[in-house]
This record gives sequence, C-alpha cells and structure tokens, in this order.
Amino acid sequence: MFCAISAEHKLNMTCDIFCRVIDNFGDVGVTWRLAHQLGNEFEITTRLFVDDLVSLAVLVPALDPLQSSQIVERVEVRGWPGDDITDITLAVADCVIEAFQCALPPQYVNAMTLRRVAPVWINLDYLSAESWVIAHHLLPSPHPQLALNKYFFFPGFERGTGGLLRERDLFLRRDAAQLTVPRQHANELRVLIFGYANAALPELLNAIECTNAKAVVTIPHGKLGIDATVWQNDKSLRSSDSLSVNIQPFVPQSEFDGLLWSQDVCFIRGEDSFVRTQWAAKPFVWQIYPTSDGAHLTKLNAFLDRYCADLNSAAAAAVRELWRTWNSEDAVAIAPAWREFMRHCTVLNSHARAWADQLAAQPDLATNLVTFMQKSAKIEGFMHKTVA
Ligand code: TRH
Repeated sequence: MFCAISAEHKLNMTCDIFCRVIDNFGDVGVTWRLAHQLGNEFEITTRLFVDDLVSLAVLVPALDPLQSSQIVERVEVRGWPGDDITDITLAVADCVIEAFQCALPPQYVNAMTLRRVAPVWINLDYLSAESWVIAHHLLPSPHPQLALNKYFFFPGFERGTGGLLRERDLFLRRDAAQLTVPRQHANELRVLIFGYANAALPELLNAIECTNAKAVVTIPHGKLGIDATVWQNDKSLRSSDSLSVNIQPFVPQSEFDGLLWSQDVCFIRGEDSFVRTQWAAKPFVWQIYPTSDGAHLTKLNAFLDRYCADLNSAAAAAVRELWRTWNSEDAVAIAPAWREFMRHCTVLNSHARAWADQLAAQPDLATNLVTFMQKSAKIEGFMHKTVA
C-alpha cells in the first residue's frame, strides 16, 4: 500500500501528510496548500493522504476522486489507507505530518518504528491568535508505548509560533493582479460573502444595497447562496433591487486568491480563507467556525485584540461590532454595523495592507516547518535544498 515515492523526484527528503476531512473544506484546503508548497517551492517529495478525495477535488479539479493514487502538480495524492495493509516494507517518509490530530493509520505508526532513524513526526494544529500558542509550539509528546516523539506545531501570528502559510511569490502576484482589476463602474463596490449559514444575511444584503447602487456581491455555492437566492427573488425582503448578487460555484483553490484580490470587502470563514484574506490586504469580516463549548469566541477575540491594536478606537470599534453582529447573526444590529464599518473604509484599507506587511515580516509556515524538520531529522545524507 505505501509504495515508494515516484523515482522521477530527485530530492533526498520525503514528507507524508495525513488529513481527515471533518466537514467543509478547511482541513483539506490547508493540507493541500501545504503539500503543494512543499512539493513545488521546496521540492520535497510529498505525499498527501486524504480520507475524502471528493472534497479535495472541489478545490483541485485536476484531481480524479475515483483514483486512490495519482500525482497532481508534483504532489502524490492518495486516499486514506485501508485496514488491510499487509505490506510492511512500506516507505515511511522522513517527515510525517499529522494534520489536526487526525490519528495516523496504526499500521503506518508501527512502520515508523521499523525505520533505522525515526521520522520527524509533527502534529499540525489549528491556527489561533491566543497567547498560549507560543509556549506550546514545538513541544514534544512522547508516544506512550513506542519510541517515537510527536511534535506539536502551532500556526500563529507572531515570531516563535509556526507562522502562516504564504507562498514566496504571493505578494508579487497579488500586487500585479490588483493593478488590473476590471471594473464596470468607477464607484463599484465588490463584496465577497463566504460563510456558514447566517440569519443576518438578508439584512446584510439590504445594508450593502443601500450603501452603493453599484454593489456586486459574490457568494460561493452553499447555504448562504441558497438564502441569497431567496432574498434576491423576494421583493418584500428588499429595500430596492439595485444590488447584483452572483452565486457562483467554487473556483479552484489556485484561483481563490484572485477572487479575494478583486474584492473591496471580504466576508470569509474557517481557517484557510481567513489567512488568505489577510494576505489579500482587504478589509474583512471573519466568521469563525463555531464550537459547542464557545471556545471559538475566545479565539475570535484573541485575534481581534491583535488585529485592532494599531487601529484608532472608532475604527477598531467598527470592526469589532460588525464581526460581533455577523458571528452572532444579529439581524437587527448588522445594518448600522455595516454602515459604520464602511465609514472607516479608507483607514481599514491601509490598515489591512500594514497588517499583511507586518505578518509577512515573519517566516512563513512552510519555511518554519522545513527548518524544524531539517534540524530534527537525523537522516543520513539528508540535505534541504536552500530556498532562494
Ligand atoms: O470550509 P471551511 O469552513 O473549513 C473549515 C472546516 O469547517 C473545519 O472543520 C474547521 O476546522 C476549519 O474550517 C476551521 O473554511 P476554510 O478554512 O476557509 O476553507 C475553505 C477552503 O476552500 C479554502 O482552502 C479556500 C477554498 N475555496 C476555494 O478554493 N474556492 C472557492 O471558491 C472558495 C469559496 C473556497
């Protein structure tokens, strides 16, 4: 089952990434992005094992979800290994990344112990702006029975954490694209709304419609798209009918940045689109993935504290209030919150750019990961290719 990685790759470092999809697209979106960067920028021979190839294929249309093994854009993509693995001579990689504590296949863990030198085993955790992250980043967790250590790798917003995924040429591509965004009207307002179901959507759409007669709202397929169609077709819900709403299928992940770059304001969600919007350097509203214990609100506020630290108090209050109303689905308060947010649009635009630049002054996640893997790997002959 775990046959050797294709011989056409010339590099002397291998990496296996394991991902189980809990729901939506965040887990698979992050792991694909990481695998792609390791495979292409760092030229590390990378395999990505995913238990839901159908979800991955939404983001990577070149992938055939019916094939359990294939190479796509220099990443070997595989389905989740079944329980019937008998080939114990499998090639465990030099570095093994377990995404979001997804639990590696037990046979693979056993095979890790059979290696002459144990692989570097990393648990890639969820992103959080909370202050405890820095102290927990890279802490080892010894396996209770086996001679293996697992290291916890925490993405984050400050030096000393794992950082954020950012490709080397991202800002160059962004700045070139933003020079040439085609607009039908000089005063067009473009808003992307990518979020979870939200009872405040109709009131938000009304508020956007009242802001600017040339507003164009883009909503990717999903529950919000369905609700927006209802709103669009029901005149009784609308204050006028000047807003145009595009409900569109998901674009490939390779085009998602372009979608963000072409907007004036982005409503995004989860983890990966949250990070990409910060790189897009646009005013944004984050709908955090809700957890039943309410821990997501602590996480949301931890990010807001960082993000708003350098904003003037009125603009910071406007950001906090719009994020609060959207996350709490406060249909009554969302319209005034939107208006106040838009009143600070110029400040929020320059802040978004300064924020992106400040974050980009830190090493990116893949660089941090590779540096750690390099330091930790006691692999004979292993040598990381220097990043230009
Ligand atoms: O889809 P998400 O809500 O994902 C998650 C999961 O729910 C997960 O369980 C949870 O733990 C995590 O959030 C925090 O949101 P996210 O992370 O933004 O992932 C969406 C992915 O979809 C991202 O990689 C961007 C991609 N995408 C496209 O490629 N094309 C598109 O058109 C759109 C709208 C998104």
